[in-house]
Amino acid sequence: LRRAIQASREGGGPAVGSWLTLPGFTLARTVAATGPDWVLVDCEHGNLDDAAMYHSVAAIAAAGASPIVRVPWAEPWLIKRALDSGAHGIMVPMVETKEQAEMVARASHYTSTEYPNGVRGCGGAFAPANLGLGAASYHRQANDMVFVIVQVESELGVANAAEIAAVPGIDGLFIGPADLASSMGYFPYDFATIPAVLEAAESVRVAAKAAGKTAGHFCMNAADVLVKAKAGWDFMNCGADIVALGSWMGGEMAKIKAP
Ligand code: 3PY
Repeated sequence: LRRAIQASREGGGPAVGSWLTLPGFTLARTVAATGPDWVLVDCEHGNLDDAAMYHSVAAIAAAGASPIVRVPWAEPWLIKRALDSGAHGIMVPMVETKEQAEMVARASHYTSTEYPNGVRGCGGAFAPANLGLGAASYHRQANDMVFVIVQVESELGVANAAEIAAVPGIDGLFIGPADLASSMGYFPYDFATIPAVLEAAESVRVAAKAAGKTAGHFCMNAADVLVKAKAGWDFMNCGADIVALGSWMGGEMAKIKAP
């Protein structure tokens, strides 16, 4: 993902991801082979347990995309499991304060000169194996490699976005627009048409950029991704597996049942 964002900034297309809410090695392999730069394994709202996360991460990496795991909550042990599975990065929902962001950064990094406060536990064997590295070699590279994304998706998170973005070891801020709209008192699925929500998201993008970090946004389709890319966002997903299944299958079924 880090490389895709760099390439995008150098004039390549958007650093675009897919989003998996369902388990299965074959599904993950199939989705990752459609050409995304990164694929999110959604352990927050998806139907993926710990074993399924490991399988999906391995399948995505094998297909040449960056596996990113969204953990259910900002908890160090969940971040450890996600990174130990071989994920190239993590996404942590509902980060609202600098202190939470600092905890996420500590949990995502091994202790080192650059990250003296890192508390990521050593010894996981799957991450090195997935990347074709020896354990020591993985350990040396991991802090520079893992991409740490926190979601800003509440009014408090927006208010603290500049402080969150400034935390060392946080690489990206990602807008969850439905949760953000909801926290601002709106119906979550109206987010795309509410000026106050769009302004709040834009202020987070500006805060991330000002701190030299990246800014990402949840998107439902290609048109949405292209608009966001033009507006200066660094990385977006394009829909999700369950959305694609529901819309295509539902659409075809409707042609038969209600032509
Ligand atoms: C949101 O829209 O709130 C998200 O986090 C995307 O799943």
